Amino acid sequence: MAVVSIGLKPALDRMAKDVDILFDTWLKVPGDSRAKLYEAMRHAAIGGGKRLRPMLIVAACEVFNVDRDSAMRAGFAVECIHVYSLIHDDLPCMDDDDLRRGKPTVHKAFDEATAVLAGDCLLALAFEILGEKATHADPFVRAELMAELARASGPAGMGGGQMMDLEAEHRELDLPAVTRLQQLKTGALIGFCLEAACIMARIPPEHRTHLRGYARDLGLAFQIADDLLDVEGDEENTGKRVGKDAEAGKATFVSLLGVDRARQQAEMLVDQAIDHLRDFGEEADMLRAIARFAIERTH
Ligand code: GRG
Repeated sequence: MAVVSIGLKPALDRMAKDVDILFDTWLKVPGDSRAKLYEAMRHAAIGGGKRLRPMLIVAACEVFNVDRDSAMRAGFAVECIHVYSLIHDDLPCMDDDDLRRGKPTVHKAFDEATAVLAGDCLLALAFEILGEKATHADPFVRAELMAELARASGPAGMGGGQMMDLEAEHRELDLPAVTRLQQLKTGALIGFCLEAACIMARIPPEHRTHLRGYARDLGLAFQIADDLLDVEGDEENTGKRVGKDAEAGKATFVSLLGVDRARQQAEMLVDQAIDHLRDFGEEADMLRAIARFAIERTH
């Protein structure tokens, strides 16, 4: 069934089930001393998360009629990278968080060494999945997917953004600097989702401008919404309207713009993201719905 014929909510519910099944299949716990590693990976990966990144790949693949199995494998690979980044982001040497997706973080439920390994193994798993023939018949397409995911998650992408974020504790960032940081930390993986669909559909790079613009605006809107949710959560829990990052002395979109202007900016970016899709018909409706969801979500 085409994804455009069903709404975003049921599509996300179906995606959550499909991604859980894939993690369950790939992470069967062995009967040897690696069991704890697999249990830790399952703890982080199964039963939680919005699964927005795989949804983005599937929705973008719908635009170009790429088959759902290929789209799902690329989506599963990007979710592996995302979960790995969350495990490492929660470690005591990074954000030092106790809870993630409503459960104890991996280093709390297991231990730090296991959490580092669980993240590393999810990172490796992403490339194993992309490299397999079932992802795409053309080895050049598979190689391009792997190179693009490596770029998006490495020092020129998410990893580099995380370094900028760590350094932000020691310096005052202005709006362009926060924008750059977030374009790498959160935006690069979102960018990969649209790029992956273009790669699998063999869309030439010069024809990817609109989807790249959509990804850029969506990534920023998504991050501003995250900052707004952080402030609202803080207000609910502590009565303070600050947010965790701002409390740690880090500049955020909300600390720099204020709540109202940040919300306006996010709404403007979503309109702009949707406008990038003007040349597409209803086959891009799910991408439009995802853009709206990015700022309407409650978690
Ligand atoms: C070791 C090279 C290297 C990198 C480590 C730790 C790290 C890289 C990166 C951290 C990246 C990170 C945690 C970004 C935050 C992105 C973000 C907004 C996460 C929340 O995403 P959602 O809302 O979460 O999609 P769910 O739980 O719904 O999946």
